[in-house]
Formats: sequence, structure tokens, C-alpha cells
Amino acid sequence: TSARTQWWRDGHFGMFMHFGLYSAYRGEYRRPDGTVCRNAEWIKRDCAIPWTEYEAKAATFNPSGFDANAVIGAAKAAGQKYFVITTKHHDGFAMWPTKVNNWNIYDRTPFKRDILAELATAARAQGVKLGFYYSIWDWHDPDAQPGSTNYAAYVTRMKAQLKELLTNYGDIAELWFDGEWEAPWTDQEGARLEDFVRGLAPNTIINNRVGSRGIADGDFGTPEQEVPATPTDGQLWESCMTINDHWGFAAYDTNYKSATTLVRHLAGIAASSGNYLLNVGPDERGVIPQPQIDRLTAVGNWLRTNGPA
Ligand code: JFZ
Repeated sequence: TSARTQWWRDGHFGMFMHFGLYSAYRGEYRRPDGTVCRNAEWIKRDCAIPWTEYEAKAATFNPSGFDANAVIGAAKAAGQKYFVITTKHHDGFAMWPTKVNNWNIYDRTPFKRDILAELATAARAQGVKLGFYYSIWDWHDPDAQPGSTNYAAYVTRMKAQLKELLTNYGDIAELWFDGEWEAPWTDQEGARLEDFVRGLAPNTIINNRVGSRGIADGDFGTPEQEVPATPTDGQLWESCMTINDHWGFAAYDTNYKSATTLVRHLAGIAASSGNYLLNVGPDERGVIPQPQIDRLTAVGNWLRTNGPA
């Protein structure tokens, strides 16, 4: 409970966004034999899509409907104080023009824009804080694979990417690491990574998935898909949740939580001094589906009618 985390403790409510090359599949992969495999951000691995096909998909990925002002506006209208986007999920695909490798949205797709820069500008203009999700686990980098004898080279590249993220887009409010559970990541590596981030961005709030919850615990805990019954006093936490049953876009998934349920989650979490990071998943055009927008609007309306101030 320091001045550094004040805004975060006061804010309670943020928008999570899972958006990546996987979004281009709309949640479905048609196998060569004609059968269909359904998944979202894990579609590459869970549907066993060959890299050649997944890489070819990148050449068709053109989310020209992405509108940073509209996205940040939707968060703001919902009463959300911060916004966290997947800059790189487990597929290793960077959603910004990284110079570290060419497995990124700028070099591999016809979409020649930097949505992180657009989001940074929109967020600053609208007074919403910007955060980045970054997966330590990487299915694509050859040096990050199980049995790699050169994992250190991958870690060096990872730090170079994080330096880009922390220095090219203004102040980054929150870093949301993930995939740390996957070997050969260690607590020691997590502690070094946390130090690295603190050195570059001392005010950035870091989640506990930077290490294996041993030495490097970051700033806050990350319960998932739940309103914890008995949070630990003095331990900051943020519960992330899907708005339907998937993180990434899945066109067939219409199992949306009702606005009433979302309000109940938010109120319950805030009452236990937690934060609620509610996810949206834009489609292959980069547009947040209307049913998701409708629910965000309803939560915002409830807050304006019943919330503080
Ligand atoms: C991870 C990702 O694999 C998933 O795709 C999504 O991005 C989610 C937010 O994070 O999934 C997890 C990570 C940690 C737990 C469960 C799912 N956990 O600690 O229970």
C-alpha cells in the first residue's frame, strides 16, 4: 500500500483485451479433413495448426476496424480506469512493430499500423491508464522451446521487447506477465526480470505471474475467473474474468454474463479491496463485438446511477 499503487487501489475496475493473430480465426479452425476445431487464443496449439498455416494466416490479418479512441472510450464509459492489452500471447506474435524479430503485426501483415501507439495516445487523451500483458511462454521463438540449449538468448530478446514496450509508449501503468508456469522459467529468472522492469519503469505495477510465486511475486495476486471468498489482508489482488467463456474472440461463444452478474462481480470484488479486470475480445477486424459493448455500457450506467460521487 504505497503511493505508487494508489490509483490502482482506488480504481478497482479495468478492461482486459485479448487481441492477436488468433483473433483472425474467429474461434474456429477447419482442418484439412474438413472437421472443425474450436478454440480462441490457444487455437494454434490446441487445434495443432502447423506453423506454416498459422504464419500464412498472418499475411491475411488486417484488423483495419481497430479504433483506439473507440476502445478507450468504451472502457471509460464503463467506468474502467485502466486498460491492459495482450502485446504478445503464447503464440509469440508481437502486436507492435518490434525490432527484436519479424514475428510481428507490422512485418507479417498488410496492417501497417502501431495499435499500441494509437492506444497510448487515446488513453492519455481520455485519462485512462495503459497496461500491457506479455507472455513469458513463447511457442514460436526457437530458443524458447522445451529442451532449448540457448534459452538465455530468448530471455535476452524478451527483455529487449519489454524495453521497447516500457520506453516507446509513454508511462505504462501495469505489466501483466503470463506463462511463467512453463519450464524452463525459474523463480531466479522471475526475480531478475522483475528487477529489470523496476529499473526501466519504477512506477509500473507488476502482477505475480512474473515468477513462480516464490521469490518474485510482483505487486499483486491474480485470481482468475472468480470473486475470491477470503482474500488476504494487505495483499493486493486483481481478478481477471472473461465476459463470455473465452478470452480471445470466438464467434460462436454467445454465453455472455449478464450486466447484473458483472455488476455483482465488480461490487463484490471492490468490497474486498480487489480489482476487477474484465476482458473483451475484438474480432478479426479489430472491433469489439456489440454484445460486449452493450454489457460495458450497462455496467457504466449502473455505476453512474449507484456508484460513488
Ligand atoms: C492464461 C493464458 O493461458 C490464457 O490464454 C489467458 O491469457 C489467461 C488470462 O491467462 O491462462 C491461465 C493462467 C493462469 C491460470 C489459469 C489460466 N491460473 O493461475 O489459474
